[in-house]
Amino acid sequence: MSDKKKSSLDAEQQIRILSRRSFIQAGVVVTGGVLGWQWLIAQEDNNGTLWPFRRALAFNEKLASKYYSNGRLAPTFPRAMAGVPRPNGNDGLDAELDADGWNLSVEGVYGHVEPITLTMADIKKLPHTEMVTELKCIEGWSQIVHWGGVKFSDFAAKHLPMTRSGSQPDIQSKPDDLAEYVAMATPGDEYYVGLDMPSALHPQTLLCYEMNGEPLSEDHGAPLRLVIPVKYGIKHIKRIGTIRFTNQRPPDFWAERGYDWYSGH
Ligand SMILES: Nc1nc2c(c(=O)[nH]1)N[C@H]1C(S)=C(S)[C@@H](COP(=O)(O)O)O[C@H]1N2
Ligand SMILES: [Mo]
Repeated sequence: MSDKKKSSLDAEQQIRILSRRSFIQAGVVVTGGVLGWQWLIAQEDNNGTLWPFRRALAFNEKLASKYYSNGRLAPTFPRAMAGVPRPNGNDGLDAELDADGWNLSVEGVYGHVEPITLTMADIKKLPHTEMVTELKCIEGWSQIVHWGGVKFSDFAAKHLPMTRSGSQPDIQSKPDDLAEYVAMATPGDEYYVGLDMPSALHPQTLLCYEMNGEPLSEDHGAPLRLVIPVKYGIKHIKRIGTIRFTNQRPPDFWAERGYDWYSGH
């Protein structure tokens, strides 16, 4: 056999061996994949989420909470850039607003077993804040808006959240002892959002009653709505009826329909 022929035979043999090996390897991968998938779908928990995915979600949540507690600020803009967003979403706004009958019920306030009741006059006594930030809807549009109202952190400093330990709340030096969450809902509970406490106390989170220098209109959430620029529009609940400080993660209208519970962006 000539050397040339020998070497080409070798090459052919090698290719055969190699391809047999890769066939086996491919088989291992495919079998592994099938077994893996079967294993994966056997891991479903009571909530219907596969736990490897759930772990990924939990990881995202950890990232999200870390991110927001760092006090990252959303961009602000000159007032001249502000406009009126399109009214979007009217869950919980079906009934005509009873402006005189409206009041805010606040539950889980430190030192109060029963909910406390506030009027718009009470809320307007708190320090007034204005900011120009972007409202981003998860559906893909956004609008820069000039908002006016009360920082949620000023509201919480006046109506202190209950603590995990039960001792006196200290927002500045013991924020980790505060209730973990804030729940907000429309009167009648048709629309509701859950917020982690660090996001609620973020310096740009606003209990808002003015838009572009005018009192908030009904379709934009009069008399009081949330503006939380580090999160998508779905968390900007309009026509707030109750605020509740709680250690249980609150239900969230859009999280129940498949969106991320944190919905930061
Ligand atoms: N009560 C209530 N608040 C709501 C909604 C809703 O359906 N009901 N939709 C949300 C969504 S998806 C968006 S994008 C913003 C839009 O705010 P705007 O109507 O002032 O533009 O409101 C949020 N707040
Ligand atoms: Mo939205």
